Amino acid sequence: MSDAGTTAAGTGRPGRTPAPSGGPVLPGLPSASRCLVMGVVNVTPDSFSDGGSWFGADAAIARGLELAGQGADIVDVGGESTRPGAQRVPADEELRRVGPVISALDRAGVPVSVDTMRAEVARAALEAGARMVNDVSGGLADPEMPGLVAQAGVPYVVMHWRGHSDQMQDRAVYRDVVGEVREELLRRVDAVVAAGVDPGLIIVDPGLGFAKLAEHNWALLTHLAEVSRLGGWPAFPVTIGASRKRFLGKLLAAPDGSPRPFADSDDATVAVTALAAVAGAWCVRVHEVPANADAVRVAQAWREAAGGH
Ligand code: PMM
Repeated sequence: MSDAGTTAAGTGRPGRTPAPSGGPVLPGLPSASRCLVMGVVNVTPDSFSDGGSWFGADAAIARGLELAGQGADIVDVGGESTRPGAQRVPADEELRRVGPVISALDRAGVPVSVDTMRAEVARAALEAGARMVNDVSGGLADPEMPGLVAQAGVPYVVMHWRGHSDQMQDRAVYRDVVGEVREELLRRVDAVVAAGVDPGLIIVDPGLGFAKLAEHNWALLTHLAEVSRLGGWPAFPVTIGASRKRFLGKLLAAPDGSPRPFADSDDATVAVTALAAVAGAWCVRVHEVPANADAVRVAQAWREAAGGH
């Protein structure tokens, strides 16, 4: 994949102009020549990696401020768990969870993205100050979402997705995971552009763990350049969310086969961050910021020394 800089410079598309550093400028978001770090605040009682820790507006706001203070470039606020098997929460409850957190973080000057599949929630979140929509369904879960994002003119994370949490692991069947994810992402990109989304505001995400087994995640991580290049479009910036996911717990399993607990896979997350950032990822979505913020800087020095950008 081209890095943040060459992606932007190569597109010449409205909405994404080259930054002096060479990184893409997406309106409302920080730009840097290095990979960005997105810190996660799940305002949920049941997210698979940190469920319950930040449930409640005060705890969530404090956590978001802490992540920003630790070097998160963006704080991603979500009110609905997407862990395998999770049931959906009603939209009004989702909004009740994220609204006050987004307003408070925005007032404090923190760039916020909203992690939602619902246009209704995204609309209210943008009114509350969110600057980007992170839609794990890539516009599939709510047909109103692409139009809403188009109208708002904000950056839009389009993730690869094959269905809601209660069914997604049954759909983790691929002959050629990289080829199929690229094909399905291209269909989503074409669809959201047809709905009016500026292609210069699209960020793609292979959706690690969403209808994917460990071997699928590793294949995608090692082919990020292909994931960024879809059809005839200029390379899109790529976000990845490997943090605390099951495939890391499985990799680090104890001799008796029991997976490493989520919170104990943060060091492995940092290793993935460094490798993905060297490979040109635009952003990594992580639960613990400090070591990942260091890792993206190491990766940038590595790229520069190797003659990249
Ligand atoms: N993963 C989760 C939630 N939101 N958003 C993007 N763009 N990419 C991801 O991989 C992603 C996401 C699930 O993880 P969590 O429940 O631990 O936050």
